[in-house]
Amino acid sequence: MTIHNNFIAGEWLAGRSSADNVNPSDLSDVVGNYTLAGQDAVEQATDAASAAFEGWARVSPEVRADALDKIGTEILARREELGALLSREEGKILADGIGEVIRAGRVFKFFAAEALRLNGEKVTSVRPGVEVEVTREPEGVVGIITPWNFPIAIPAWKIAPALAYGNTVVFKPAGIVPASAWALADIISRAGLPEGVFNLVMGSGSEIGGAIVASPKVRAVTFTGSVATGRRIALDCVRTGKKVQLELGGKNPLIVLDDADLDVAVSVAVNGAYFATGQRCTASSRLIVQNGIHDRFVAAVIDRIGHLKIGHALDPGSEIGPVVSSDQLEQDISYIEVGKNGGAHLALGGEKLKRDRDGYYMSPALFTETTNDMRINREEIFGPVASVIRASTYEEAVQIANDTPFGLSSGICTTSLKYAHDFKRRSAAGMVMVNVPTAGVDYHVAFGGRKESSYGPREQGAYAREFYTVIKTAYTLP
Ligand code: UN1
Repeated sequence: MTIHNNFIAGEWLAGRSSADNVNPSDLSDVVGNYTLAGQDAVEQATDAASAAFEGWARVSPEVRADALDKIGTEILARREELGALLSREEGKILADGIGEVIRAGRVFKFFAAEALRLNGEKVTSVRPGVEVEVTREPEGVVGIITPWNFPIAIPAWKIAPALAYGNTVVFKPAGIVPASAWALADIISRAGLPEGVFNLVMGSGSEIGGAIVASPKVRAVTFTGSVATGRRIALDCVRTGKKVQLELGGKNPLIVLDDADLDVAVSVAVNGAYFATGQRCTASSRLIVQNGIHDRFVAAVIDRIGHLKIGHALDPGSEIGPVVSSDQLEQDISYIEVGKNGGAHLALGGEKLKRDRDGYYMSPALFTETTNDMRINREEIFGPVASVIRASTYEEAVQIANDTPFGLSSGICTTSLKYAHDFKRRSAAGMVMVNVPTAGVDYHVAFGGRKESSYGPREQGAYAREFYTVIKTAYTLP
């Protein structure tokens, strides 16, 4: 089998060893074999990115725009093939795999245009005759460390702005989804970037990620993943004087008020909690339901999830694919026990499932009669598991929604303008949704959370420039 190599300083290079990328829908299906770099590769990549920086920072923004546009065009043209590859390695259903690839292509197109829009300010000085200019410049070498749940979209929304604003990149994708990352790197490698501007280093998180964060050549690190790893990265970045951007967990609330449209509330909840196997940091894991609609809502959700088709990600009939890995499946199942032992009622699901092909299948689980202090309502599970928490009033629902260490996204289902408006203002989350799922966001507006969910400037849209550029203030006496 061909080994897919790293891309460093414009060359495809083998690492120390390699590993098979296995399909979670069918463990007998090997998606490909991918190299695993050692720390020496990180040094080569950071050297190359550092050497390439000055040239890339100075190039006309039109050159950067053209390169990003070309990358976006190829991604969009190959959406079916890349979507199938993504679904095969990650386990989300094909429609979602293709949707994610489209999102990645659009992100490159968006930042292609943004490359031309980087503007500054000219200000009148307090000193007569002096002119003041405030401009933005690229940071330098950016280390990009991405998770497994969005194997192409998250790399895209970090790599595209990094390159658009003139930074150079060392990119380390999650170890269990190298195929989409490699395909993206292959596309980028043919976009006409000078050598060293973009580098792909695949390998172990602690070793390769750790070496990127430790490198004195790296100026800024952006990471999406677990809270524990994010905290470590932040500390290391502070210690070595780097800029850092973290997107971590969520324990996102969805409030369902008595006046909600029941069908809307059920589809918003089921989509937000279970689609993509619940493996989204924006997933709705706490369903906070007002007493008057509670029983009807719970019955309808149980009916809907009981009929969801769980199967191979590439089977056209599947609505939910497998869990991504054996470790994740064990973690999800262990939380079912945590919930039961903590006094929650398991209304449905939470079991490993057998399918024709051996994979990491699990039935969507719903806990009812839970309280917000239970472990299953405090800790991020990152699987197809959600809890219902009762609330008697809107006020109580808001209080429960905000009572969490996290603050990524939140939602409310209501037909009342008054409650919708009030919740948008009082929710302690970075993103608030009214009658739409807490997960599934647009690519051209700010993405990020509060409290333990995020750290540093927002991602996506024009807001991304905060992280990927540094401000310069220049004074001139002509
Ligand atoms: C989405 O809900 O569309 O890791 C995006 C995650 C997030 C992205 C969610 N950073 O799940």
